[in-house]
Amino acid sequence: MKFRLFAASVLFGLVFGTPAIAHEQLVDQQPTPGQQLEAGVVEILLDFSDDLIELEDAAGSEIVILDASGNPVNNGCAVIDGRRAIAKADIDQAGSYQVGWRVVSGDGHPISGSFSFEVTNDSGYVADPNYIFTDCANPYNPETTSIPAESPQYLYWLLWASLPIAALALFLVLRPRKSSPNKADDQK
Ligand SMILES: [Cu+2]
Repeated sequence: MKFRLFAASVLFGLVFGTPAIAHEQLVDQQPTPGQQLEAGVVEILLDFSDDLIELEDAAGSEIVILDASGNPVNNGCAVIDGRRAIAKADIDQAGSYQVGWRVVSGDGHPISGSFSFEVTNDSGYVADPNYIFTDCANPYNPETTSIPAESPQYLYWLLWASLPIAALALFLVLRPRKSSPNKADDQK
C-alpha cells in the first residue's frame, strides 16, 4: 500500500509539478489559430499561465499583426494586464493575417510565438486608417524586427496529453484488488 501511495504522489508530481519547472506558457488565446473573424476592430488576447513582466514603455512586449502581404496592420504595441497581453487592429481587408508575439515571462525569460487567423468582410466594413490601440516606446519596425517564428506550444499540449495517461496509471495503481477465485469459493 505504501508503494501505491508513493507511486500516486510521484505521478501527481509529474503531472502537476511540470508547469512550475517550465516557464510560462500561452494557455488561452483569442482568436484561436485559423479562426475566421468578421472585419472590424480585431482584438488579440493572449493569456499566459502566470503574470507577465511589464517593462517601462511596454519594452519587451509586442504583438505584431501582418496582412497577407506581410505589411503590419498595427504598430506592434501590446498592453500587458496581469497574465494577459492585448493588441487591437482595425481591419477591413479580407484575407489571412499572421500574429507574432513576444512577452516577458514572470521569471524574466522572453517567450514568443505566432499564429494566423482569417478575416472576411461581408458587411462592406471600412476601417479607420488612423486607428491606434496603444502607443509604446519601440513600435514594430519591419526593417529591424522580425516577427517570431511559429513555435508550437508543445510543452503545454504535452502536459495535457499526459493527464489521461496519468489518470489511467493512477486508476491501475489504486484500484482495489479483486479477491482470487479460490477465496471467493471459500466464502460460499
Ligand atoms: Cu522561463
